[in-house]
Amino acid sequence: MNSNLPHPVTQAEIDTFDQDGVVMIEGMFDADWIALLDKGLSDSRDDPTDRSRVWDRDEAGREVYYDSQAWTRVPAYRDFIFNSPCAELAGQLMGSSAVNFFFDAVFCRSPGTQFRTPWHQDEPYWSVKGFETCSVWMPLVPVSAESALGVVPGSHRWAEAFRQQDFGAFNPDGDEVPHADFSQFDLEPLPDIDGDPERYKPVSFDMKPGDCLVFNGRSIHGGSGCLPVDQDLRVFNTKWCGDDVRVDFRPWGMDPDHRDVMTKAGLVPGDRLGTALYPEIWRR
Ligand SMILES: O=C(O)CCC(=O)C(=O)O
Repeated sequence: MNSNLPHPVTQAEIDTFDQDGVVMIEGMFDADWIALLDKGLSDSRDDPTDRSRVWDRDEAGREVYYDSQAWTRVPAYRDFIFNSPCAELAGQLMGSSAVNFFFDAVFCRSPGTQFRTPWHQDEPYWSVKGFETCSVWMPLVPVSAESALGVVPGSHRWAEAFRQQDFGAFNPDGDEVPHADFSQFDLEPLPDIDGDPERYKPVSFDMKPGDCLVFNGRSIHGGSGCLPVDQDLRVFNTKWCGDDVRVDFRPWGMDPDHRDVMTKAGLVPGDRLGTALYPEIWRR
C-alpha cells in the first residue's frame, strides 16, 4: 500500500484509539506542514468565514477565536487536507476502508487566556451520525498537558446520549451564530468531569508542533485553556469520517450546522459523505 506517513501507525496506537477513543501520536507532521498551516491560519484570520467568532474575551482583551470550514478558501489548508499524512492516519486508526474529509476548525487563544473549553462530545453537534469519526487536534505551538485538550478515555463507547453545552451562547460579540440547544430534550446532563477526576481520569499530554491528539467524535473532551501569561495556543483541527457515517440533521440544532451546504450539494439524511465539499481523501 502506498503511504505518506513519516512512520507507520503501530498496532498499539490502533488498539489505544479503539479502546480509549483517544491517542496522542508524536512527530506525524514535519516542520513544513506546520509552517504551511501557520501561514494558512494567518491568511484565514485576514479573510474569516461567516462562521468565525470569538468564544470568549476577558477584561484584559484575551480571547479565544474560532473558525471552521475555511479550507475551501485557504489554499494551505486544502494542500494539507489532500496531501498530508492526516487522512491516512485517520483511516488507519479508525480501521476504515475509506475516509472522507468532514471539516476543519481552528481554536486560537491569545497569550494567558484562561477560558477552558467546556467538556462535550462532538458527534451530537454534527450534521452526520456514526461511530467511525475522528478529530486530529494539532497544536501549532508547544503546549503543556495542563493547557492541552483533555479526553475521557472510553467515553466514546458510553451508551447514554447527553445534554451538551450550547456553544452558540459563548459569543461576547453577539454575532448571529448556530445554536445547538439540547435543553428542551430529555437528556442526561453530561457528567461533572472536573468534579470527579479520579473517576473519569481525563488524559492530556505535553505536545509540540508535529504531534497530534486523535479522538473519536463521541469521546468526551475539553479542559483546554488556562495558559501561562506569555503563552498562546494555536490549534488546527480536522474532522474525518469513515465507513458507517451518514448525513443526519439533529432535532436540537447543529454547530457547525452543515444542513444548508449539504442540501445545496445534493446530500440528504442517510447519505454517505461525498461531493466536492466532503471529498474522499484516502482508500485502503
Ligand atoms: O481546542 C479546543 O479548545 C477545543 C477543541 C474541540 O473541542 C473540538 O475540536 O471539538
